[in-house]
Amino acid sequence: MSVTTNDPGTTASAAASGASATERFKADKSSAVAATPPERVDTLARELLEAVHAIVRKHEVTYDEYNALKAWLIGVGQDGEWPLFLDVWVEHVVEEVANSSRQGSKGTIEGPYYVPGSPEFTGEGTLPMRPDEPGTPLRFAGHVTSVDGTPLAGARVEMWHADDDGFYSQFAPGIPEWNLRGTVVTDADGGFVIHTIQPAPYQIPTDGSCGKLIAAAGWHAWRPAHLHLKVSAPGHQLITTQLYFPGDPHNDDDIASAVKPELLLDVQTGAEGNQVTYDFVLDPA
Ligand code: MBD
Ligand code: FE
Repeated sequence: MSVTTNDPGTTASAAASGASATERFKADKSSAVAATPPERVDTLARELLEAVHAIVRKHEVTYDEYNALKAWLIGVGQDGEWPLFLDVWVEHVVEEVANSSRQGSKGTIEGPYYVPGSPEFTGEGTLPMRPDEPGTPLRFAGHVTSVDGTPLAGARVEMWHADDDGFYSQFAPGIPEWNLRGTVVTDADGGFVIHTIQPAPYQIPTDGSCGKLIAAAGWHAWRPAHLHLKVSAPGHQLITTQLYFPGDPHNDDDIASAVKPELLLDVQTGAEGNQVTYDFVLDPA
């Protein structure tokens, strides 16, 4: 079910990963639009436009600037970078609002590179990876419980992350379909162990429209190294989250504003590789 052509030898480009992220979004999530009632669309669209009008007046935006914006917006669509743009600069506030009353583990943004249906194993296993997969081995273990402390057997822990070069399978070319993507189902005690490699810091594509904005504004394009997870169990709220590695220079200035103190791992380094435990607490649905 590859959504991109994994063409060995081709280098990753903003247009290729953007097109993949756009197709992925259309396939999985674009149906929400029809369900939004007209009064709600009226309020949100009107207030968004009013906010834009206020900025134009406050900063006396010129025709040159207005046309630069128009050209840039056209480019974002052509590059397929709307998922990237929104997930980097808007999603963190949507997540904050959506999960503000949650008691259990913290979540954070999903980002543009989740793919459902990754290969499954029970209890303990290794994420699909190439025989020579570069990167420091990482053993990631933990338990899933309900907020009242009940262990959740049969919970699903889905993990996906970038490789040692900062690329995601199915969005960058030349990587096997499910590389570094997998789902572990917890054992009778709610426990799980995932063997993988430590991901590299990630730079959002710099050769597309998001990259143009970053360069034009004098920002940087980095996200700290991160593991993405979705944790779910029957009768409980699904958590979408990310976990980060201490000492990463971008933990304090993530371009996507998605780091929270509760999401920093306490990694033990060793000769055989690194080890970490992290437990997930799910709220009842
Ligand atoms: C990522 O890997 C990511 O997690 C986010 C939020 C945005 C762009 C790339
Ligand atoms: Fe990511």
